[in-house]
Amino acid sequence: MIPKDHPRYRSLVARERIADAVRSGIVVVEGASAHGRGEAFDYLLGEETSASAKRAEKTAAAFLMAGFRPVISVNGNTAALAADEIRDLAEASGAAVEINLFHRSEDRMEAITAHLKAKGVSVLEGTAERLLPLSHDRALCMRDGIYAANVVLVPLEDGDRCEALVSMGKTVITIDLNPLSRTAQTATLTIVDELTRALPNITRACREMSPDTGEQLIADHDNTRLLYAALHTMQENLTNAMD
Ligand code: PTJ
Repeated sequence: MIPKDHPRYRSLVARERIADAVRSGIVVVEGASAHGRGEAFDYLLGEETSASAKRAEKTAAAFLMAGFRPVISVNGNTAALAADEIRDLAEASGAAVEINLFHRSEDRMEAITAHLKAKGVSVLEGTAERLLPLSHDRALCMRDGIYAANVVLVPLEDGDRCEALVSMGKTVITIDLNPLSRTAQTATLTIVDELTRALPNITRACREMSPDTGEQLIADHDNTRLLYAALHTMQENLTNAMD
C-alpha cells in the first residue's frame, strides 16, 4: 500500500499500475522501461502541464473534432495507465478506439480488450489487416478504423508507425514526454505532457471549445514551435535548479 501522503504518491501509483499490468500481461517488460524514460523527462518538465502543452492539448481537441472518423490508438501502457481517460475522450470527441500493439500477441490483444471493456471503453473489434507500410506487426490495423481515419491520436508511439501514418497523409497527434523522440519530431502535433494529465485536458477542450476557436487553433498550428517551447521549459527548469 502506498500512503496517500507520500510526496511521490502519484508517481508511485503509476509505477505500481505498470508493474501490475506487466504481471497481468497487458504491458510488456519493454513498456516498463518506456515508462521510466517518460518519468525522467517529466522531472525536467517539473511534472506539470506547460503553457505550450495546454495549447497543444486544445489543438488536439480541435483536430479530433474536425476529423473524419478519428481514432484513438491504444497500446499496453496507455490501457494500463489511462483506460478511464480514454473512455471519456472517446465519448467527448466521437473518436473510435482501436488497439494497436508494437509487441503484438493474441493473448495481449484479448487482455487489453477485456480491460478496456471493463472500464466502459467501446473498442473496435474485427479482423486486422496488414494495411500500413511497415514490415512489423504495427502494420496490422482495422480497415474501418485507423486505415480509414484522417486523424489518429497515438500516445506513446514508436517512430516508425508515426512516420508511416504521416506518409499516408493522416494528421497524427502524439502524446510523448520526450520532445526529442522520433515520434515527437515526426508527428503533425506533439503534446509534450504526461498521458494522464494530457487526456483530461483534451477531453475538456472537446466539450468546451467553440468551432471558431478550433478552426483558429488548426490554422495557427506550428509543431516546431511547440517542440521548441517544450525544450525551452526543460532548459529553464534545469537552469533554475542550478541557481
Ligand atoms: O504495448 P506495446 O506492445 O504497443 O508497446 C508499447 C511501448 C511503449 C513499449 C512501445 O510503444 C515503445 O517501445 O515505445 P517507446 O519507443 O519507448 O516510446 C515511448 C515514449 O513515450 C517515450 O518517448 C517516453 O518518454 C514516452 N512516455 C512514457 N511514458 C509516458 C510517456 N509519454 C507521456 N506519458 C507517459 N506516461
